Amino acid sequence: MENYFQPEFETMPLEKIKELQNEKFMKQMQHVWNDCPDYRRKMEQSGVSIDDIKSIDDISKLPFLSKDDLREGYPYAMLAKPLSECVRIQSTSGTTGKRVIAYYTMHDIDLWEECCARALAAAGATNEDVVHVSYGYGLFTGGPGLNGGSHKLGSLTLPMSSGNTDRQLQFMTDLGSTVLCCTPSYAAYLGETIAEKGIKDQIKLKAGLFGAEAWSEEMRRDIEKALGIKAYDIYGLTEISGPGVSFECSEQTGMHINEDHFYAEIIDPDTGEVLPEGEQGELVFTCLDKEAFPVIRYRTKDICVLTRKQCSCGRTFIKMVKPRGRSDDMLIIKGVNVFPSQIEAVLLEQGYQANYQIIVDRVNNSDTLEVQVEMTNENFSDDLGKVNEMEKELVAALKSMLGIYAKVRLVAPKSITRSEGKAVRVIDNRKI
Ligand code: DLL
Repeated sequence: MENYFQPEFETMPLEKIKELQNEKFMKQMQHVWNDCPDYRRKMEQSGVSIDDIKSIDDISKLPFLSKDDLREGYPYAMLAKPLSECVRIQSTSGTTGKRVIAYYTMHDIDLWEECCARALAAAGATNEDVVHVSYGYGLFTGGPGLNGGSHKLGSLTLPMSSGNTDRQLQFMTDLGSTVLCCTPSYAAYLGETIAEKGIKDQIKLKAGLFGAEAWSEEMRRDIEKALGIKAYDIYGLTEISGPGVSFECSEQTGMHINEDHFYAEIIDPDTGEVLPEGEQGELVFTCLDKEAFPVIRYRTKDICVLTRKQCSCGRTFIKMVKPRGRSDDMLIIKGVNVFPSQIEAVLLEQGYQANYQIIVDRVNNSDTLEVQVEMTNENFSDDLGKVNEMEKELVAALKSMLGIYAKVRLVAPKSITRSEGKAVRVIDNRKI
């Protein structure tokens, strides 16, 4: 039996969803026009007035918002409510520039937490569960979002935050955690540590909600095996609310977007043209009923595909496939587009684990690509000839996937630093 948190929305007939979206969109546009000087200015600069917007079908007349717009307006960009009505901020990590601050009214927090509760319910969680949250708490949305969703479901919530793996496992075994929420790279590390400590029989986990970074189907299989669970994908971004913008159901073939709150479009990243369902492009979101930080046509840079194919779970919300990576993660090596997720898929397919690093450099004006990957306990060898053979096999597999040569260096198990949050896979030393 499928488990829902708000079936009245999650299984709503498509016409009704569209009606609801239109109604909310028109209200939202009045709100941003009247109360959000940043977006009104943006509209005026593109020659669009509120009078041009007669229904959601006119959305393509509206300008896009980008991370740069939000950074330029730091710290109050897109704020659309007085601070006296805001109750929280969250923020992006700012690793690639100035931080973006997202504001929430109490209504916005409720809406976000309900989305997370839907995700937890879709993974089978109920008030009988012990939800172990190992996403970071603080400015990052992972911990607070899943924490709030778990409260809404009435589950016992363990606000572990990230790090301190021994303590994580202690609580997990002592309190019998049944649902784990963390990044997929940390889930893989927990699986590895559980095996090392020989405590798998003390682990009661049945499901996990893993997101905040791209991960492959092969990695899903590895995590499911290591932890003895069903692993669900969950997606989101600070600018739209946080985790729970979309979530996987029992079918595990993509994530349902919470369409009653977030309107999704796929565009051609070069021309900005809206692409039909089924085509790959950049995901763009409009917040239909968020009050304090109502981003409109926000370009996520995530490359993905949308599909309305009927889902066996009964949910009618449109699905997005696993994002293939971000357009800004995409490496261009000797003119060829390479996503780190493609490299990861090859490594896992060849029996390695997701413990690797990609090093890009430029030598004599030519790009070089090196993949360092750990040998596993099973395929470890200190025979140089054997290691050479294994490296050659990987070079061939990578070449056939990427179409270019990548140097492979096999390193000893445990020599690549493990991540507790989002893993850093790429070191780009090119100074361009
Ligand atoms: O990562 C929110 C989140 C927390 C999602 C916990 C899921 C679980 P940001 O730090 O703002 O927010 O980063 C957002 O992370 O644009 C994607 O590029 C990437 N991302 C998030 N979830 C997934 C996923 C959180 N399931 C950025 N698969 C997004 C692939 C993901 N990429």
